[in-house]
Amino acid sequence: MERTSITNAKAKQWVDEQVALCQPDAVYVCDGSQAEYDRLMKELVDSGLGTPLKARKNSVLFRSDPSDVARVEDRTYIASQKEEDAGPTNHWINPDELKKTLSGLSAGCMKGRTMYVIPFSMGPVGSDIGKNGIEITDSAYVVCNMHIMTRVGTKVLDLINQSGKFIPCLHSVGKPLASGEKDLGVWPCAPMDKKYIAHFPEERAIWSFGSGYGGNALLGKKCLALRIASVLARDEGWLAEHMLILKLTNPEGKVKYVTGAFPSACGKTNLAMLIPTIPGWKVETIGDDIAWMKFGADGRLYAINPEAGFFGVAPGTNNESNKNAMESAKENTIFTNCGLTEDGDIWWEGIGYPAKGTLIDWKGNKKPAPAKDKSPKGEEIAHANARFTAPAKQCPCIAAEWEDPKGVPISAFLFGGRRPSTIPLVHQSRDWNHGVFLGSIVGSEVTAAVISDQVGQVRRDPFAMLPFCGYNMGDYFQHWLDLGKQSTADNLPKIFYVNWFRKDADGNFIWPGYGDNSRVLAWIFDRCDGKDNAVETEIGLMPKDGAINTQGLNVSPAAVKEILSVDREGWKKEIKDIREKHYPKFGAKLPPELAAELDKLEKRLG
Ligand code: O2Y
Ligand code: MN
Repeated sequence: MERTSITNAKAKQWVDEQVALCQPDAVYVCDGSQAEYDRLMKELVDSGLGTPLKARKNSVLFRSDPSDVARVEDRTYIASQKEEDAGPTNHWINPDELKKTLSGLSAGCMKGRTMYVIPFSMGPVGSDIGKNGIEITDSAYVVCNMHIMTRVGTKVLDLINQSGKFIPCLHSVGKPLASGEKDLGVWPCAPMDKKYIAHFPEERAIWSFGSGYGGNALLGKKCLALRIASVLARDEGWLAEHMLILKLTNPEGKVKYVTGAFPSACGKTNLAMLIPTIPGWKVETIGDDIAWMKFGADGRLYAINPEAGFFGVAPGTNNESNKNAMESAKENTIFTNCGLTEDGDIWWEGIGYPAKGTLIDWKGNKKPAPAKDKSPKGEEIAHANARFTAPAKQCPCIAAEWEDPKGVPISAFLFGGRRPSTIPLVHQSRDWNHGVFLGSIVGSEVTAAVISDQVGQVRRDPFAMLPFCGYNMGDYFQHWLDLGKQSTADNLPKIFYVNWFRKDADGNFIWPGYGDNSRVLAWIFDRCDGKDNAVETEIGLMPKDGAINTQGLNVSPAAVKEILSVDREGWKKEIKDIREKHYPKFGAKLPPELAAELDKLEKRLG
């Protein structure tokens, strides 16, 4: 068995233990090369799992098992020693019990398969803000995705060999093969009740079993870069957040960097790659999903994107909603659960053009092309959570400094969610603690990015971290409050709450969103630049009359006024919901500062 390049005793011992447990037929240490990617992808195609796309260079389509199409929150665990440390928003199991269950499931789980050992870096290799991990997996599909989403290879392994520092991530699809058995083009995974996405925060370890899909299997992303990293960030005094990072340049050429936390399926990728509709402004992308931020010597927070690719939602992505994402996925891209056209290209609902002839849907069935670029519910060609895995460097609007190991200095944090009523288009917090309060009350209508029985309802998703915080959310709020004491108000990012999703009485969106969100970004930029463009209101600072550029905007002045005013009755209901249903969840862990912010808001509203 070839694993000569792992020389560090700790890393070697960990790998040896997993080999003994999982009993693979072969062990292969990944070098991250293009040749390796090409060889594994060819194997996946030859095995019938991947379909090369004739119409898209070096791109391949995969179809997963219908039981394995999204993150599985109900099977995601934070196994801290004490239940209280996982908190009220996580599923907890005693770590010894969970390890016993997983050890039982994992014994011989890689029989008939190759064990791939992937040394990977989250963040530019060697960055002080980044971290290294080793993912062990029995899925070549996962290896290829990790190649795109992280930095894989011998440079990272050299660092791990020198330092012995790595986050161990064990993954298996949970489908061993009997002697001579092959997958025969069938996506391997375990049944739902055998899937476990397990995190051991005290050990900083990840163990995922039974799913080969996205966030369940690409362990650098949600498992490491958010759940485990949030614990590291708490202990080491930094932030690991579910935030996009964008670079904003005003018409005078001045630059500011902004991060934004939005729950899953709120258009973070679209915002990160936005094409402004207002003249002279420019948006460039640093990252579309995760931000790691540490204080620099100047007291400012510097952010890196720990990822190297985009794992973007395909349906609804088109040249109108996100041309830059379409361009990013033009070649060298892995597509999962999209439709396949007769001429060998992908297709999905909302791609912006109707398909022709006969399609193959995400389940592998032949279907006539729908008349428009939509399908009746339940008959979709692409799964609602179909994805493209595309290299970030292919994004036409990627910022030149996106891989700067020092990170970029952040001027503003945005919070937002899909809120059809109450929350205005934009408001700014009065100060840091009020901003933490705003982050703590984020909520959004649930969509299909996650398997849940709550689709269509508003669920509170504090800081958009509900599924991703690796410890007690009450302690997480406290961490944010404490962080605000580590620097001055001038140096700390200003905090804004935005809502692109207000609806009118007929259920239509009032604000056009997409490129027109640049109008709001411009106001935020000017706030950070000290411009006198805001008025104080009961809920925070809001744009002065005329401070949002509405030239060329296709929204009536009355509607703009409506979404830029304080809905007192709506906020009173909001306060009642927070007081009675949201905050009580955190019990004694709710920081008194947040209860005080709620009281102050109520008092101001009268
Ligand atoms: O369904 C999955 O496994 C992916 S979920 C995802 C992917 C990319 C970015 N964000 C998310 C998310 O759920 O927040
Ligand atoms: Mn996300």
